[in-house]
Amino acid sequence: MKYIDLRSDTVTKPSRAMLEAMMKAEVGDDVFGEDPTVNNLQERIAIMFGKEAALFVPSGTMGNEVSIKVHTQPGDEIVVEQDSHIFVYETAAPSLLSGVQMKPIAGEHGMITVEQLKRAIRPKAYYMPPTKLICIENTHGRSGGTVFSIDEMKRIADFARAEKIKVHLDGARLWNASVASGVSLNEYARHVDSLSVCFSKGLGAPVGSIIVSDREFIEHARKYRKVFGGGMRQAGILAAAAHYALDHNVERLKEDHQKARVFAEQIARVKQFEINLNDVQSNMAIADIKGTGKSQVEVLTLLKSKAILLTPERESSIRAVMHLDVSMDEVKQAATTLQSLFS
Ligand code: TLP
Repeated sequence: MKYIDLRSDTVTKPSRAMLEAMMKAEVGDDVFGEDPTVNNLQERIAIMFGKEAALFVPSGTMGNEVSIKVHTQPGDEIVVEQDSHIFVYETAAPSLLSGVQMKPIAGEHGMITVEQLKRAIRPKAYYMPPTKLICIENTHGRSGGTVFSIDEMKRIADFARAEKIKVHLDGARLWNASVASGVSLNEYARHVDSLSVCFSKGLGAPVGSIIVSDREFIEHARKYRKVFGGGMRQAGILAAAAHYALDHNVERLKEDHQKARVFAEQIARVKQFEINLNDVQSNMAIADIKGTGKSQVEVLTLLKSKAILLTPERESSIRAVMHLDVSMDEVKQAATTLQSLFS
């Protein structure tokens, strides 16, 4: 059975052209810093984001966790959004690997504000954990790919700088945010101390993310990437996929955003679904299915029997993610099937 797989943009497979680029990659031992394709990628990304340096890592999770490690000491506290990937999906890695305590705060559509941060940071007292890092996420996955406002990012940056607190951006899908908002990658990067972006999501590369920051931070990050088991050898074949993705797959993200809009508008007509169309800002759509009287598993199983794959989200919602391996026709077909099952 050929599935229409909307579980995530992580399911994309490298195209033939991408594989050819990977085959042609010049490689070397990256633990020795000798892989030319990795080195080029790191330089290219540093320039793109207007920062001093970058470090290629195997995954978005490692990008976040290495960054948290570099920014903190055991016993510190970090502020995270309560539905962020770092807090929900990284298996408590900040506590496990960095020995820090996470303070979750509830954002609106994934966005936290300076007013909330003012309440969240600890007064300076020896018996309280010092707040050392604020983590934000853009786009915000569990809110359905919402785009973090650049104005609020600026305010957070000013506040954090004044408080001597660092800011890390989980920008796994920052490409989508930039394409959706028209705000440049450079501009986003300007307001954070470190960020991590992924090649293995909407950009369609099989593996790889990258940390971007200043030179000193990246040198520390290189050490912890090794500590966490992420030192790779002839990683140039993966960096070549990332280069290919940057050359061919960034601009086209707007097509995925159109697919999400079309899908969302179509399923918004199903009375039993509740979907906030204002939150459909990039390549995802999340619908609350309480009104169907069915559980997430029941709805997802029913959809699977019709060759459509979605994932559960929060307590009673389902999520569809658009990507380069699914056509607009398939997306419309999936939405029509959903409509026919529940209308
Ligand atoms: N997100 C995946 C799942 O883990 C939920 C998905 O399908 O959306 N930051 C953000 C915002 C992410 O959405 C993800 C992956 C990561 C980090 C982690 O990236 P990987 O999977 O490369 O470790």
